[in-house]
Amino acid sequence: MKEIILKVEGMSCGGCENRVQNAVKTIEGVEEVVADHVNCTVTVKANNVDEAVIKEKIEDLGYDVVE
Ligand SMILES: [Cu+2]
Repeated sequence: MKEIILKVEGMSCGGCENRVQNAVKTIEGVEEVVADHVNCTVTVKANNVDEAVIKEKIEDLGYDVVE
C-alpha cells in the first residue's frame, strides 16, 4: 500500500472534502481518502493506482492539484 499526499487548491468546506473523498474512492485500488480543506491536502492510500488518475479525478471536480 502506497500513501500519496496531494496538494489541492479550491476546497473551501467540508462539502468539498466529501466531494473529493467520494470521487477518489470510486477509483479501483484506492483504500482510503482523507481530504483536508484547511491544509489543502488529499491523502490517498492505494494499491497499484496511477497518481495521474487521482489527479484527473480531482481536477474533474473543479479543484486544482498543485505540486
Ligand atoms: Cu466546499
